[in-house]
Amino acid sequence: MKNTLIALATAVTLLGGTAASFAETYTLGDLVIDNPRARTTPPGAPVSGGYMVIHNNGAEADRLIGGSAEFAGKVEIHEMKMDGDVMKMREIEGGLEIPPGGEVMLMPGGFHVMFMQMKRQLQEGQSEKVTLQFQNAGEIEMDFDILNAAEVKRQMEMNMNHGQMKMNAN
Ligand SMILES: [Cu+2]
Repeated sequence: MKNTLIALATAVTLLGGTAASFAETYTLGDLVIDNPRARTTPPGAPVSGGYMVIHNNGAEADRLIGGSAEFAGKVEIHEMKMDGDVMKMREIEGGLEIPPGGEVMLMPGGFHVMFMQMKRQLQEGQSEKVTLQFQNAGEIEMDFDILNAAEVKRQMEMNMNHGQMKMNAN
């Protein structure tokens, strides 16, 4: 038992050691939002993406309908979709549905928060305040960790594996 605990503590330390970010969770009504993060931008880049996992523990669907951030002139909720042979992104009409008892993952290549008309660079290792707006649950301000693209991808994949482990355990 003792060995198991030590091994676990080591694993957690290793996971936490790679980035300033460590699993942050926010609660808003029936919604639980895990690990909000946004991508670093090169100087002068007009856009960035925001990612997270949103769980809905309620009995009714909610919708992520928009947001705001000091560093962006405009914040939209986007999806990636095939348009013929080309992958394109566009605003989700009516917002992104979070089904009751379900979860939605916002990740590179899928649903994302689109930061537009960027007023400045997002720098690795920093954190930025972003407000998101839900149709039923209302508004919440969160700290988004700023990570480079590879790190965002790595962490999202880790989240997915974690989700799978939880499912198998049930
Ligand atoms: Cu987009």
